[in-house]
Amino acid sequence: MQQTLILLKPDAVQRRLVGEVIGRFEKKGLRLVGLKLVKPSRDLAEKHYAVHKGKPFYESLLSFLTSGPTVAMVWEGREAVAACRLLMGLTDGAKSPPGTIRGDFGLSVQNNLVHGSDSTENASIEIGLWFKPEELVAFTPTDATWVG
Ligand code: DAT
Ligand code: MG
Repeated sequence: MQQTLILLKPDAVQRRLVGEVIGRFEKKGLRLVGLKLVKPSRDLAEKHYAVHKGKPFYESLLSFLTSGPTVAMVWEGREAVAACRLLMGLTDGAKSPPGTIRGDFGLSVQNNLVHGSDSTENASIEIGLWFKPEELVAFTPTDATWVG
């Protein structure tokens, strides 16, 4: 079963959208296997966004992610990586369709509320950055045979 790392970035926490956004992942049928509130260090933010090092928005992105509490989560389910990216929408909130998290709640490119891993390989790396193995709780939901 696939797992993916989802972050509710500082804008989602500051704007009190945590419950709303978590509800969307829950209602989709994904299951929560890890959850914590973190104020990311510069070191963690650099590792998380290493692929963007050198880009013009890199420094601003790091200050944004380290600016306040972030909710870090691991969600699991069939095709979890792609399913979560579809729930999130496009990177740019202004161009993201209504019905998606970014499309419904933002206009910004940088302050786009949510991060989701973009491949199973990156999901595994990112989960390792944000969580210790013992912080993930495996369980079989009672409705597993219905949800898929
Ligand atoms: P995504 O978060 O949709 O995977 P990404 O990995 O390309 O997007 O970029 C990581 C984050 O960096 C993104 O969520 C917001 C920010 N970002 C991307 N492109 C940007 C740009 N042109 N200007 C400002 N911030 C940008
Ligand atoms: Mg990305």
